[in-house]
Parts: sequence; C-alpha cells; structure tokens
Amino acid sequence: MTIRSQQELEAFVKETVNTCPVTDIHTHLFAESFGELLLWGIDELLTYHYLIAETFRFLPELSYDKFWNMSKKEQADLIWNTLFIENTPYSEACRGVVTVLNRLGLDLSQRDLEQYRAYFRSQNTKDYIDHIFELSKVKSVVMTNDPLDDYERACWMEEAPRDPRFLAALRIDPLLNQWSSSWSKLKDQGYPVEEELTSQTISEIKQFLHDWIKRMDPLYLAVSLPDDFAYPEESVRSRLINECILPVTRETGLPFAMMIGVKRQVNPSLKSAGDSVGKSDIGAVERIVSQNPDNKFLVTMLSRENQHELAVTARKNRNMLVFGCWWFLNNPSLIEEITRMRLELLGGSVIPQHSDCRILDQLLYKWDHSRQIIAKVLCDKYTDLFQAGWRLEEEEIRQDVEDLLGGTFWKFIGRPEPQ
Ligand code: HDL
Ligand code: ZN
Repeated sequence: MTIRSQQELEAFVKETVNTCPVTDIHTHLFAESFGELLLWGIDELLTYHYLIAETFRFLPELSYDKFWNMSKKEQADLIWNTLFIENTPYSEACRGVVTVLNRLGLDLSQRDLEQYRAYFRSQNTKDYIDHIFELSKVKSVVMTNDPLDDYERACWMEEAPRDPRFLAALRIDPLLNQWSSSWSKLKDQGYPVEEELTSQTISEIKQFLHDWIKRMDPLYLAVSLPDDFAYPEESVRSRLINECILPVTRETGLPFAMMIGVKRQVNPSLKSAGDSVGKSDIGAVERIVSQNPDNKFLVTMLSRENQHELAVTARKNRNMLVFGCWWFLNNPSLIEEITRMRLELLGGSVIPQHSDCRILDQLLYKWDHSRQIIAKVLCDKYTDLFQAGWRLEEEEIRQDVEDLLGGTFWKFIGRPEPQ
C-alpha cells in the first residue's frame, strides 16, 4: 500500500522496525546445551563487565581484590546499591538493566533487588530462553565459539542437538593473536604442529580450521584485532592470516570477520572490563580486503574516529560488509550518528547493529534501544524521499527493514536464512 502522509510514514516505519525479527550477528550468548556458558538473570545482568567498570568509578576506596573476592551476589548487591540506588542509572549499561526489568513486567517503583531475584529464581532455563526470544523478537543469535576453550570444546564433542536459534561463529583470537601460547593446544588436540610456522604446521592449522568448520558449521570466522593491527606486516599473525585464514575461508566460502581497534587489558585489575579502544589504520583494512577480492569480509571497528573511513572503504570494496556499533559505540548518541552516516553512504548494504550480548536477557534492551534509533534514522531518510515526491510503498519499506535486520547478512554470506 502506498504511504500517503508523514504521520502514516512515521507510524508504519516504527511498527515495522519494532516488529521485524532480527538476526543478531555477533553475541557471546550460548544455547542451553553449553551449560554454565549460558548466562541469564539479575545477578548476571548486574555483574556485566560494563557495570563493574562503572561501579569502580564511584568507589575509589574499593580495592580490586576485595571486589573480586566477593561472591557474585555480593558483587551484584554492591553494583545495585552504587549505580541504581545511590546514583541514578542513566548510563546506557545501567539503563539497559532498567529496560530489561520493565520489559519483564517487574515493579520498578520498589527497586527491590530481592523481589527481582525471586522472579528469576521462579524461571526455568528452557522456558525463559523462549520467553526472551519472543519478547525481544530476535530470530537467531550468532554465538562466539572458541575451539581452544576447554569447557566449550567438551560441549562441542558431546554433539548435543543444536538449538536452531543459536548459530555458530568460529572465533580464532588465541590462534592469531597468541600463537606462542596456543600452538601447544592444537598439538594437545592431535595436530602435529610446532611453534615455528613450518609448511607442516601451516597445513595442520588449516586442517584444524576445516575440522572445526565441519563440527560447528559456523557462519563466519572471526577475530578481534588490536588498534595497531597492520597488514601486511612481518609477523606471525600476518603469515597465519595469509597462509591459513584467507585460503580456508576462500575455499569454504565463509566470511572472515575482523573486529578492529581493541587495546586489550589496559587495566588488568578490571579483568574482562579492562580493555580499551584505539584508532586503527584503515589502510590495513583497505589492503587486506582489496588484495583478496575472492574473500568475503565482515568488518567492524571500535573507534568512533574510524567509522567514516570504514564506510568509505566499504564503498570501494563490495566484498566487505560493515556491521554493528560495537562495544563502546553501542550508545544511543553514537548509534544514531553512525547509522545516519552509514545509510547516507551505503544505503541498505550494511548491517547497522549487533548486540554483543553476554547475558541472555540483554537481548531485550540492546535491541529495544537500537530499534528505536534505527527507526528514527530510517524515518528521516524516507521523509527526505517523500518530500521530494518519491512514492513509498509499505511492502518496500518492510523489505528494507528485513534487509537491515538480517537479510543483508544472509545474502552477503550466501546462505539461505533458516526458517
Ligand atoms: O571481542 C569481542 O567480541 C568484544 O565484544 C568483547 O567481548 C567485549 O568484552 C564485549 O563484551 N564488548 O561488548
Ligand atoms: Zn563481542
């Protein structure tokens, strides 16, 4: 049906974005069969590493060791009192917890953490997973799967039936970024490798990748790369990328996802909250993507300052797809700025967002908050066209939104979207 007024346009776009099922292409979530790796509930939400970092800022006298020696419940109590009771929870990570509790229908007027705990204790895992997927309208999530993690590898070896909502991504940070300490783990798994990148070792690494691709059926291979990532360079990582990752992903048709700009562990006392951000060299992205036209690349960068040049680089290289407002960029002001720029430079050939959820319930807030912004930006873009006399059809807008919230990803990776 043709859109006839500005008011009709705004209402239709908001409804369509809010109800369109999403493929969440990068998360740290796990299916129930992965046991303790699946995190959910209020104490996990409150001890999210984003909130741990924020809590320490209000407690200059609190020793890191004292915090880390607390139980998870004690940590959650301290974070709740510090960020939600003694201060107003308007940071994005705090607001997220409020959104989750509200969307679950809990009484926020009481701010009663024990009452919330009682609600979560009354849930069972399987039904709660179903409930969160229904409420968040997320169709499927892509996990972050590490074959060098002993616990996770054991889960894979059990070959439990796969939950179709939880898709795999083969994450290779230890292989690419810590080869000196990872090569022995491949050897322990039966691959006769040595630290020196001999031709046999290169061949065995490729076999390791093929074996895990066969076992996991991942949608892509992924790595996070430091802010000083250079390519090409005389380094183990560059050799592993050139001689192992690029050939294997080309042979299997899998994209190579590069997540660039992390300064790992600038404050080790914060543990998983101790990473920071650095502006990276877009030239490295330009070179690796343009020099490998038969490979597909998914790219996200962590620095706000890299976003414009990243979008321009995507304009020059159709084998690269930009995705998400990653980590420190996953805040309303930056999501709006970046999404507006990307739609203006790339149209619909982009994946505006992923959630990066570590805790299942976060799907509720990360997607609610991003849908609001994507709808707002899209509305503005359609309004420009509408006011210039372009005819807007509801079915075309629906298709645009389906593409932005997953379809573009599935088309790029060349796989049919699971029904
Ligand atoms: O490397 C990554 O995938 C990052 O997303 C890190 O996991 C980071 O700690 C994070 O959770 N960001 O949201
Ligand atoms: Zn992540």
